[in-house]
Amino acid sequence: MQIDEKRIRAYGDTFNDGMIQLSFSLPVEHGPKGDEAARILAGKMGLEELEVAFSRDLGQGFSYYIVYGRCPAYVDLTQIQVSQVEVDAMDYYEINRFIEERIGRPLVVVGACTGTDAHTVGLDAIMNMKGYAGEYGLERYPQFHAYNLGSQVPNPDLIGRAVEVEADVILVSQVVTQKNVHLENLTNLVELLEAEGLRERFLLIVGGPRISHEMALELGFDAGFGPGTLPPEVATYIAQEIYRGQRRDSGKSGE
Ligand code: B12
Repeated sequence: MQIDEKRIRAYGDTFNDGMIQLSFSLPVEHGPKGDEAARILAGKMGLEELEVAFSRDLGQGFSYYIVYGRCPAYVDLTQIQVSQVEVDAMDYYEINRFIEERIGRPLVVVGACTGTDAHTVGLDAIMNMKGYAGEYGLERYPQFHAYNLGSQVPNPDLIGRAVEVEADVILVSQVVTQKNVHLENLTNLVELLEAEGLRERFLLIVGGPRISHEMALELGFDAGFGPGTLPPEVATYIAQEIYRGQRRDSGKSGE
């Protein structure tokens, strides 16, 4: 099958047919009038030949809809550029050896879910001894001293702890993005670090399902990791960045 990268369309029944499924809720009583409101709304979004495939009462004057229809839009894949942290991930043993031989001391990492965020699963996936998706978390690495501070940690407390344990790296997990609360909280962390003259002291990394590397850089972080991140990717990035920083500071070049 020939795929035209300049005109990528969604497909449902047959290739390139543009069929998509869309779900949303409305503050409307469930019934024929609600279905019609959903149909009109989806039409205004540009969907053609559409039908309300499913609808349901959510109670108290609210209702839920799934609409199926043809979306005429397409994207040009050749024009898309995505910024990602470039890491050629080493494995657990290679990372430990790299740190031991090239940096010569264990690296100290402090992580937390900050602000109001209580979603600890993502941070645990990266830090926890038991690991995630078959990969050990940072706590398991002999060459990392990892402190996981848990959920809803205020930014000043995170900074205080990082200073106290002389951390090399601060890891922040941010999952909830409602009303852009994550942006305010992440910006606040960077501002606090800058105000205290501490920003350059730490490698500052943020992760979460709605975090991109590009967004992280814009907010003043060193790196951002999104969905599906594995612990060795983060560990490799940390080891290589700190090694690079050491070489820069000691004025070495090459290799
Ligand atoms: C489990 C869960 C909860 C649990 C959390 C329990 C816990 N201890 O973590 C509970 C029930 C407490 C909860 C509460 C809420 N939740 Co919730 N929750 C989820 C759920 C179902 C799964 C999240 C998860 O664990 N994913 C698995 C992990 C492994 O994936 P991950 O977080 O993406 O992590 C990976 C990467 O992002 C990255 N990563 C993550 N962090 C970090 C950090 C670093 C440093 C690095 C390098 C990488 C990294 O690496 C990880 C591994 O690959 C999601 C829906 C979903 N299916 O995703 C909703 C979801 C995240 N929750 C949501 C909401 C709205 C809430 C509440 C506000 C609901 C409410 N009204 O009360 C509250 C907020 C509580 C709070 N104060 O934070 C929304 C967020 C929507 C948005 N736009 O932000 C979601 C998407 C559900 C939805 N569709 O609406 N939730």
